[in-house]
Amino acid sequence: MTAPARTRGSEELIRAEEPVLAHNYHPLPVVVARAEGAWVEDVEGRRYLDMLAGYSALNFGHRHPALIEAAHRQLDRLTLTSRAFHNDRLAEFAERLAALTGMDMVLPMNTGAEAVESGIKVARKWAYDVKGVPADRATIVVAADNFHGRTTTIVGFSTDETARSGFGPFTPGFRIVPYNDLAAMEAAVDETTAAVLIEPIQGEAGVIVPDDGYLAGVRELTRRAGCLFMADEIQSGLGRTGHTLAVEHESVVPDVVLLGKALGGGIVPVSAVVGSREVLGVLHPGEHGSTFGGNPLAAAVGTAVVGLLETGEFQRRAAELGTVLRDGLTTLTGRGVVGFRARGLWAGVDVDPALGTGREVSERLMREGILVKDTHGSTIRLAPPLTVTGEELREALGTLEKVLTS
Ligand code: IF1
Repeated sequence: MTAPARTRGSEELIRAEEPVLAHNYHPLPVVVARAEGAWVEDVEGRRYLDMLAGYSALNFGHRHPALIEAAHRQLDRLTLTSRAFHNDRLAEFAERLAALTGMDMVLPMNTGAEAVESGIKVARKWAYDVKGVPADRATIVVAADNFHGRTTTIVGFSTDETARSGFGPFTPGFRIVPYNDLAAMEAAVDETTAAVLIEPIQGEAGVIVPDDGYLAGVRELTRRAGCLFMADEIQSGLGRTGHTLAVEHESVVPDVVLLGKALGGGIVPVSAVVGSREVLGVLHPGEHGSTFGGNPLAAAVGTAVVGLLETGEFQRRAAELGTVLRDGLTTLTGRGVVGFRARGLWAGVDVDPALGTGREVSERLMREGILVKDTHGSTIRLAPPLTVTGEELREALGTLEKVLTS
């Protein structure tokens, strides 16, 4: 009988990663081994309230029963066919996702960056085939401080030196304007412009909520200019801000919406480009594709996610509990918090730098049983699962107060 595999402890596992795992992250020193709902447990059995939720990929909590059940059921039937053949899960996923988002068509992909890259390709093809922009002349306008993923094309239009330095040369055809500045965007849009690509709320930049009217202004500006409004809702979408899509806060309907993260229920990578028939209809067989895009397991889990969102329950919870979050952060303002932005169950919290960096505050919170992640400087992001209870949320806010005032 072979000796039972030694279960290595957290410290041993962290050490074991060092020589063999690329160092493109600097994780908090916690090794998660199991999780359920809003709670995770490390190798030694310590429990933490997860206030990051996979950067909004875990909107429905860890291992939501309905999602796990859909995954198990599909695992026992069919997991992959490639798109060389049809599978019996994809039609329903596309129908219900299109209906949920108020769009005509769905292009199923896997990661967020793939959805962004696919959106860029479709917008450019629309510019050539429909708008009549001369070949290879299409431009796309993006916002400074954007985060749309890590591919070479995407980091090429990032304004974060750490994200782009050392990865050139970059894809041409992108114009960068300040976020939340309609005049600058107006000046950048011209007859070559295929699309404006922005996050309705900038996540990585620190949950930057634009002025009321900005999204409506972008919608009007792009309509007048005859270019597409492409909204990256990969982090802001699927209930996080109290709506199915963050753009609903201003009753705005983009031409294209990019989805990811929570669309996979925290189980499998599922992303999608959803848009009007005029836009997604520009793709013809052989012009785009993906080995795993639209696979039956992803479609089954994605359909179960759409099913949860069709009830409106998670959007309502994010809106209602978002009030608890906002009130809690207002109380902390001046007591360790120097500012915050919040919408629904999503907040960027600026901590007094005298108290420490975002990383140092995140490590203190970790030791108190709360998991968050810093973005830049002394800003931490709060994004609990939308299944979090008011009790759990108040507990997390209480711990934040303890860490900031002790
Ligand atoms: C990591 C950041 C957040 C996104 C938006 C596209 C993507 C993302 C608005 C690409 C991904 C993730 C990436 C993840 C951490 C997280 C993140 F810190 F990197 F910037 F959320 F703010 N559009 N964001 O937020 O989606 O290809 O990753 O599936 O560790 O890099 P992806």
